[in-house]
Amino acid sequence: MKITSIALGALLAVQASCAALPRNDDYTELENLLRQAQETAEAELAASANTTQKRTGAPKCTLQNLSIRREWSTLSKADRKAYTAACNCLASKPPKTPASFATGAKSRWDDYTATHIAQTPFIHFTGNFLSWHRWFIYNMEQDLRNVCGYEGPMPYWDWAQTAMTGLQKHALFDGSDTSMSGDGEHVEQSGDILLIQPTLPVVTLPLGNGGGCIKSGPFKNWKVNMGPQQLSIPGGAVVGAPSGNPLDYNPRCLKRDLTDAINRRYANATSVLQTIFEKTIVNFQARMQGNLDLVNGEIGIHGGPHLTLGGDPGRDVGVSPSDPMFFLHHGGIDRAWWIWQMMDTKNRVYGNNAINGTGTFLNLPPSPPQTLDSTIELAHVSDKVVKIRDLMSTTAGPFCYIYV
Ligand SMILES: *[C@@H]1O[C@H](CO)[C@@H](O)[C@H](O)[C@H]1NC(C)=O
Ligand SMILES: *[C@@H]1O[C@H](CO)[C@@H](O)[C@H](O)[C@H]1NC(C)=O
Ligand SMILES: *[C@@H]1O[C@H](CO)[C@@H](O)[C@H](O)[C@H]1NC(C)=O
Ligand SMILES: *[C@@H]1O[C@H](CO)[C@@H](O)[C@H](O)[C@H]1NC(C)=O
Ligand SMILES: [Cu+2]
Repeated sequence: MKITSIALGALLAVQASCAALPRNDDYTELENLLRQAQETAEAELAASANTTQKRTGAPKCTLQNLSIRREWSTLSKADRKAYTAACNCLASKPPKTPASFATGAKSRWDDYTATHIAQTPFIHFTGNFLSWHRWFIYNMEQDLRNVCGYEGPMPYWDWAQTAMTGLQKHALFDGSDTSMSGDGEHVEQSGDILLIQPTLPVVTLPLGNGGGCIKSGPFKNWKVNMGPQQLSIPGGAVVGAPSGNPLDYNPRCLKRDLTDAINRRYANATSVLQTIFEKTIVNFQARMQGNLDLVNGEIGIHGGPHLTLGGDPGRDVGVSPSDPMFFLHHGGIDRAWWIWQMMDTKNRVYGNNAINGTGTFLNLPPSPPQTLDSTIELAHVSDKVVKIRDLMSTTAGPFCYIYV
């Protein structure tokens, strides 16, 4: 039967991808949760196929055309090269953002960065954090496919793997032409990184061994065109744009400071499990963003990998989509949310445990609660206005994908 063969294929893919990894029990448990999520998603799709077909004819998303998002190292080398080539292609296409919105938006890629910079206070520590980023990375997928011809699977970053292997030993960051480029050039730097956010405790983070421009790989010539907005630099300071406007043109190289200590401390298999085992959406998204245990100065599996990239824009929330790794990291976030949703689909997709929060950063300044009927717009990324309701399931509305 078709369904069984797809499920089995997905299962085998998971096993193959991790065969060579050093395992620990929490990683194995994560793999089990992932497998259960796949089974749940596929079973629900099969069941809804029947009811949808009866009601309205052909369903939009079916088991036959479900797309599968994959961990980077399980893509073929040809697909990895095609993916990074598509990123470079999109960065060479003209922007849709007018100069009146952002003088620094010089490419289609920059449309994403400009939108994220402009909306940063309204999409982090908010009720739309998860759904907004799901829609954002989906639009990037569509552009990579439709504008730049990418045909392979959408890749994601499994932080629990890099926490075990070390960043630069993993296919993602080994600096080869099949990686997402590796570390930045080593530059002399000293002092800590201080992550300073309104009302949250300051978090002190260590430096890596890079810090300079990307040395090798597909993004060696990548340009970061906007920002900084709120860039944490070694020694503790936080800096903004030279002109005062983070949307202004300020071209520079892509810098990284890959930091294993941050990856291991904040985004290991145990961190992912603890997050996924949170029972309420309130605690799930708070643990993910690091504001659950306020006194402990956690940064969660969302902040952890962002800061693991280090450099510029890795240490700058608003400008972070200007490092192509942003979209693989947020693939990982979306996957964690999807696994969490699949553990209780009745309540966590559209139900009473699906959404919590307002439309402003930690509700500062206070704003109304976000609901399934709240809308999301992506400035010059997309002219569609979508409801959060349409973004809650990965196999309904505009979406038709799962993760393996
Ligand atoms: C869908 O309908 C077919 C044919 O009526 C039936 O054999 C199958 O068990 C149904 N599947 C689900 C998941 O309900
Ligand atoms: C999947 O297939 C259905 C029915 O064949 C079609 O209507 C739908 O557009 C397809 N969806 C995607 C995302 O390809
Ligand atoms: C792994 O993650 C957990 C939860 O985030 C953390 O408490 C622990 O210290 C981390 N392990 C290491 C070796 O840093
Ligand atoms: C979020 O959940 C908390 C705890 O259940 C509740 O007190 C609060 O009113 C909710 N806020 C929003 C904006 O949904
Ligand atoms: Cu973001």
